[in-house]
Amino acid sequence: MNMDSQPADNRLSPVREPRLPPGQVKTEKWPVLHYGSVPRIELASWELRVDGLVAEPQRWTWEAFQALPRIQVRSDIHCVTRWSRYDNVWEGVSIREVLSRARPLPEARFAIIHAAQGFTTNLPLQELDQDDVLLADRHDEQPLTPEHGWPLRLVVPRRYFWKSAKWISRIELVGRDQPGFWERNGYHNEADPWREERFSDW
Ligand SMILES: Nc1nc2c(c(=O)[nH]1)N[C@H]1C(S)=C(S)[C@@H](COP(=O)(O)O)O[C@H]1N2
Ligand SMILES: [Mo]
Repeated sequence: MNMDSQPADNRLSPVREPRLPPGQVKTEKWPVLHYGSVPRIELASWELRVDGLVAEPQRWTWEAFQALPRIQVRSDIHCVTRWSRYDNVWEGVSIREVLSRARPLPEARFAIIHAAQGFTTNLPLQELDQDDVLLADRHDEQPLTPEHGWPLRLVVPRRYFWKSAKWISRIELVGRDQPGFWERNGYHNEADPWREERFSDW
């Protein structure tokens, strides 16, 4: 049996009650939303870095990243523009796998996720470092398409979907929070769908 052909680890993101957060509408489709254009990415020059306040900065080529242990997580998407899509099956590498190799320093408290074309988003390290958070390259048994973040996107099920950065290239751990792209442009810093943290007050 080829142990590499199947992710060994299938997880379910906790289902909240009620499942649909306030102000959301369930959809079957999967809309495409982002700022700017879909970047053209070459796998040959692609890399993912984890750096900042870590004991052992990491850097993976596409090939090396593909050799990491893989998981599947089933979770719901909640977009701030009010659509929710249930039961997305994401496949890729657990964030914990990636973070543990970099060994965050005690003073690391926030993560800045860097993506193509200068896009960033920010999360408390505690929110990122969860069992259902992963770096995904597959969705519903298919490779991600370029418009949905191929080759690699972050998936953070407990936050509005803008925190799930597409086309990611770097995870930087820092001591102080720094609002990311949408967070500087009117979206809420915390983005909890059950609290309807859609927009910032300023
Ligand atoms: N790199 C990058 N990632 C991004 C964005 C973006 O503009 N750039 N937009 C976010 C927003 S606002 C949403 S709603 C989701 C949409 O993901 P989807 O197009 O796969 O549905 O991607 C998020 N990730
Ligand atoms: Mo969004």
